[in-house]
Amino acid sequence: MKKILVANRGEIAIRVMQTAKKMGIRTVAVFSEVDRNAPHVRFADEAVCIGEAPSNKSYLVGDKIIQEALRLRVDGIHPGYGFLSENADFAETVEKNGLTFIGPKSKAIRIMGSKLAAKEAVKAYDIPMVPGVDEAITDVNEAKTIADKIGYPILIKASAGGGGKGMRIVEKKKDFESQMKRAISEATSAFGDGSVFIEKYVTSPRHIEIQVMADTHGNVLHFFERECSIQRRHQKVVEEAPSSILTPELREAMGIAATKVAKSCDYIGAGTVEFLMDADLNFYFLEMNTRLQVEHPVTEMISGVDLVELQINVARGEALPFKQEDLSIKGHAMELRVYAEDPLNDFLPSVGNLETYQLPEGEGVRVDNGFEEGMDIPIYYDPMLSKLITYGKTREESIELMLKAIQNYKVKGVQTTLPFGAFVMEHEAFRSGNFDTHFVKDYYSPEAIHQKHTQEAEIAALIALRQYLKDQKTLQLPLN
Ligand code: MV4
Repeated sequence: MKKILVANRGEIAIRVMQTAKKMGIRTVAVFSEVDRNAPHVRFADEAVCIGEAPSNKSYLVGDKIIQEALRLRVDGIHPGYGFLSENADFAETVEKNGLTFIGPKSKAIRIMGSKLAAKEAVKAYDIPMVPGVDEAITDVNEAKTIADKIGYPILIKASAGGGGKGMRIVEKKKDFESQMKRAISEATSAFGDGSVFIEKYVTSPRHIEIQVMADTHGNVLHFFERECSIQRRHQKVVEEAPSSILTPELREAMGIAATKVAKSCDYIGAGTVEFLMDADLNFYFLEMNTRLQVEHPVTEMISGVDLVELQINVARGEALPFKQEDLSIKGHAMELRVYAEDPLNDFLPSVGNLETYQLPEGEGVRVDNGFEEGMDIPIYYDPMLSKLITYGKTREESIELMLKAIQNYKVKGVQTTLPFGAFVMEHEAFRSGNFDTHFVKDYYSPEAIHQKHTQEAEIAALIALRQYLKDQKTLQLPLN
């Protein structure tokens, strides 16, 4: 593989190209009209415009991207995350054109893209699953009978859903029928597939996921877990590795379960197996994401591997260069997603010009960034500016490093989630490790940040006053 095209933008396009460059591979960036001067375009060896600003006219137009890849004689296409990364038809068309898709085969993407197909695939592998059904249910009365057996609360999920889309909680039997009808009609209009199924609703779970990597020689490894429970409306905000609640035994059991999930669909490349964990530390397979994930850096920090390098090597047919026993966790990594959103105003996108934009740096600080000072933030795409990652010997150290890095991250012109990150890092529930997926909903309100600002202003005023009084005394001395 001598030349790869990165079918993405922003920080992940740069992240992928960094590793390609390190490996001596030439890089091609694609860009929309509004991204002409974006950092990812300048970072690449070559760049090509693929259309107008809206994603469906550029970054989502697979055929156009493949056409440019062929014209520029690239060997492989890396999809990053989002956009075309989990589009099975795209992966298939890339391969049909004699190019390498740096990711799994379309078959694995298709299976894991359907929650029910995924359940079917893992059936023979003895993976712990939430009590529920593994087939689409259409008959309301039959569904109600099953729900009674499982016990309330029940969660109705759309097979084609994911990331929380198409889910409905049913607390009581009397609401079941109406909720099921709603779920079906929502799934039909959102995904063109009205298949739904039901599960026991795990009320206060943690979201823990396992990074896996499989090669074409039958080797599947796991790279431990990421704790992703700090999320807001299914959008992750803080991720860390390792999780503060896993024991070595649980970690191994989850790692083995995750590699089995990968085997169940003949997985190749980097993937993530999501689990729910209840308060009694029981874990349940939820779904598999068939891409490199946003939060992959925390895994890289604690395991010392470059996941993109492994992806590329696996895509060109190489065997994974180590065994499971060779892998171990060293230190603790924390990641904050820095979004151009206003945490004081319901996290509304805060687009505008980055009048000031200075990144923190130093030992134990990594910033995977896609922006620079003076740039306008386009309204067309996800408003994530960067990922701020810290790495220390212990969890406490990574938290302290994060708080310092947040202070040293200077942004003017737009509001960001940096103050929200500081709120999380300072919160007692987060620091003690005693939290679940409801953390943000349970503890966060804009007042928490307002209060902190007010307190800081008060302290600043007191310091100023003390200095003033001291100065007055000194000035008066010669007179007395
Ligand atoms: C669940 C659940 C509780 N019980 N399934 C949300 C996204 C999708 N991946 C599955 N999700 C959930 N499935 C059962 N049976 C709770 C969630 C859930 C969740 C999961 C992970 C991270 C954040 C979440 C936030 C709300 C709900």
